[in-house]
Amino acid sequence: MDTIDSLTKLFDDACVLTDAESLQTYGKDWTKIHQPNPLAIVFPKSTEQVQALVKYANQESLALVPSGGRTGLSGGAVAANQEIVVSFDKMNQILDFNSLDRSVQCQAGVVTQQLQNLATENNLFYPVDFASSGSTQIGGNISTNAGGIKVVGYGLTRNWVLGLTVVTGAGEILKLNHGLVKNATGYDLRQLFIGAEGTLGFVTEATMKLARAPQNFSVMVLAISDIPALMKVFDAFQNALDLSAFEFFSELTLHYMHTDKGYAKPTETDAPFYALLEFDNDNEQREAKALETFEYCMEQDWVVDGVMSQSIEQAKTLWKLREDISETIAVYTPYKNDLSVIISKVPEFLKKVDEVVANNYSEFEVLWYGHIGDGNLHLNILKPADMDAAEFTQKCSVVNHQVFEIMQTLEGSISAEHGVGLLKRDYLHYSRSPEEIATMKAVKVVFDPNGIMNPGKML
Ligand code: 2HG
Ligand code: ZN
Repeated sequence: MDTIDSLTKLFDDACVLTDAESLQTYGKDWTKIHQPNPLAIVFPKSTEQVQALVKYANQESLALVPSGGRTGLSGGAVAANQEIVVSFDKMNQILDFNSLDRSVQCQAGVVTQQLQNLATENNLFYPVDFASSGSTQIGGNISTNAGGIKVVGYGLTRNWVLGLTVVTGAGEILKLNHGLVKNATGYDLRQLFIGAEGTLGFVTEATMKLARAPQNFSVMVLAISDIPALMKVFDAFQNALDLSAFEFFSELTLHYMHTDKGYAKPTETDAPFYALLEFDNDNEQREAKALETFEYCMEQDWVVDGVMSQSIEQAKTLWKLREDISETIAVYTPYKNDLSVIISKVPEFLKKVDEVVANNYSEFEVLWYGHIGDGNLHLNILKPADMDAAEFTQKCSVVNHQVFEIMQTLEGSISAEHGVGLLKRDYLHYSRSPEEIATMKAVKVVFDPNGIMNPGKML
């Protein structure tokens, strides 16, 4: 029996696709650099079906690639070598909700927004958020330890995972932590699968924690003269208020949002950088504190202009200036880097990387934006319209080594939140020591002895 017949036997006709269009769609993520070339796409409906598939793949030495919302930016879900893509689209059920535990049990294919909506309907809150939350799936969020725009206030996906069901590469089902808040019984294996990009096994179900819903929130956008001032503004505001977000974008980035999207500039005075901050505004004292801090920052000449939302609608409009950047600039085929350092090193890091970028890319436009309040900056270099895409990528990747050497000296990360996948795999040593990489490889062998789970990714 050939592989497709066997897969059809394991699933059913409707859950195995081999047509050219599906292979193209499900074989890639947002990176669009590698040519998709999977053997087939399968759509399991249960953990047991995933287990049966993994056992079969072990017997036949077939490689499996997990697929969620396919919005990844590092090629973690790309299938370019005749792998079987395991899509979680049909495992999209919310299985249980418990208001006392403040927890939701989801299948891996539940879309982030589905979870956010369920939380809101129950007067609770799922705080991990990003522009793509209408497409990303919980399994993918967990496998990449997704961050997003509220990490300053609420942390990464890892903070919200109470329990996991996984199928390991050895074909075992592990139920990890059972939703417990406290569990001091040895190694917390759950944590290993978070951010593992499907290289150890596949997450099939998760118990996610919910938070108290913010009663009201306000957004400020501040025009700021330079990065050292921006960090001082962050410090002043984080001391004054509980911030849920502290983001930034450069003047050139705002220019594109203005010209390409028609979004109004937030302030009358232009400045090299803009900070967007959000805070819970559920009483008058908080608002007074925010305004007082704003005035203090103006007096210090750190801030040259600013605006504070007067309604939820206005807050949402201001958020679009930051949230819609990635999608808006996608037409310029940007070369992306996703870097992080500890917060206090951000000015040094930006200055050094900016110098390298200015020396090497004088003919390219460079956009900076990101989650500066947690030390994570996105560097996007725009492709000139008349330059060939391959030539552009080659030119940009040459400079990667210089940028990553700076990251290594500063003990930063060459991939803060987008994962390693295929794109950053060969640069992993800039952020991880040889001993760490050897240990990671040893861990992989424990869970995936035959190397069939998302091979070639990360390691
Ligand atoms: C964001 O923060 C995403 O908008 C995408 O992580 C970052 O486009 C990027 O480089
Ligand atoms: Zn980001």
